[in-house]
Amino acid sequence: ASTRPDLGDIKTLEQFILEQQDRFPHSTGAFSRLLRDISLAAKIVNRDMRKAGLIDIYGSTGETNVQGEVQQKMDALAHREFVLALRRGGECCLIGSEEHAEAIPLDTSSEGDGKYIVLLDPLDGSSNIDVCVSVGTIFSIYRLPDEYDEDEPDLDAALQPGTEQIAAGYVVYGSSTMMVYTTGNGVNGFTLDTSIGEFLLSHPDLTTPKTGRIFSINAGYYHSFEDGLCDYLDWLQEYDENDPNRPAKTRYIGSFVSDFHRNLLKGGIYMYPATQSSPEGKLRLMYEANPMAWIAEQAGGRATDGHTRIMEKSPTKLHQRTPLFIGSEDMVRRAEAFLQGDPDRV
Ligand code: P6P
Repeated sequence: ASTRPDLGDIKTLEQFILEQQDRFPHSTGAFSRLLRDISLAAKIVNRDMRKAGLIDIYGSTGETNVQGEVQQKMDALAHREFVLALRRGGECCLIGSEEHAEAIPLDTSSEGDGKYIVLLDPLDGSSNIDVCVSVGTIFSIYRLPDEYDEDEPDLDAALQPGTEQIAAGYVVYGSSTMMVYTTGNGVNGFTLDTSIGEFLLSHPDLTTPKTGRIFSINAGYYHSFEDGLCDYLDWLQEYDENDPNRPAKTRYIGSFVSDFHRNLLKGGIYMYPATQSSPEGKLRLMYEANPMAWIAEQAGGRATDGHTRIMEKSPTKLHQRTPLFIGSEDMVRRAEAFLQGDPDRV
C-alpha cells in the first residue's frame, strides 16, 4: 500500500507548520513565518532552475565566490533569492552563505523580530546544472543568543555547535522537488505540486533504515584515502553469503543533497573523507554537515567525521570543512570501526 496520503487528507507545508506551532503555546509565530520565507525562496529557485536551460542563466558569471570556484549563475541567483526572501520576512537577522565570504547582517527594523540566524548552501552541486543532474539547497537555523543585539549581530553569534540548531532542512530539485526538514520532532518530507504552488506532506515521519546496501564516495580518490577507509571499502565490496548487503552497490552522483536523500530513503552511507587535496574533507560543517547530520539523527541515522559526532564539533570559522560519514547507523559505525583500526568492533 502506498504511504502517500490520498487526496482527502492533503496537508500543505503551511498547514503543517501551523499545526507544529500550536504545540508550542508561547510561540509568537515568528519561526513559522521564517520557515514560510524559506519555502517561498525554494519555490522561486525551483521555478528558475526548471528554466535554466531556457533563459540562458547557466554557465558562469565569470566571478568567483568565496570558494574560489567559478560561480555558476544559478548559485548566485539562488543566493539572491534566499537573501531577498529572508530580508523581506524580517525574522532573520544574520545569514551565513556558501556564496558569501562574510556573514550578512539583515536590517530587521521592518517587520519581524529578527531573532533567527540562517546558514545556507543556496545551491549545492551547482556544476551539475549544466548537465541536468539534480541539485539542492541546505539550510540550518539557529536562534540569536540573548547576549547579542539583533541590530548588531556578529559572526560569533552564528558559530554555534550543531546541537544548538532549532531547525535544519534541505530542498532537492530532482525528478520532483522536495523539501525535507526537522525541528527536533522527527523528519517530514514535502513534495512540491507546481500546479498549485504548494509543498504537500508526502513523507510524514521519515525514518532511515538501520543499514543498507548503498555507499556513496568518490572512488577516484581511493589511493589518497587513509588505510582504514580503503579496508572498509574493500570489505563493503566483498561477497558474504551471510550478508545480503555485501557486495554493496555504489551510487555517487556528485550532488550531496541528492545522494543524501536517496540514502535516507533507501538506506546507505555517504562519505566525503579527508583526501590529499582536501585534508579537512570538502563538505562545510556549518551549512552542509550540521543540518544533514541533525536530519540523519532525527531519522534514526548517524553522522560523524569518522571519530567525533558532527553536531558536537565546535565551529571556529563560517566556511570550515569537515570529513563526513553520514547515513544508516550500522554503516557509519562500521566505517568508524575500520577508521579506528578496530573493524570487528561492531
Ligand atoms: P567530488 C558538490 O560540489 C559537492 O559539494 C557535493 O555536492 C558532492 O557530493 C561533492 O562536492 C562532489 O565532490 O570531489 O567528488 O567531485
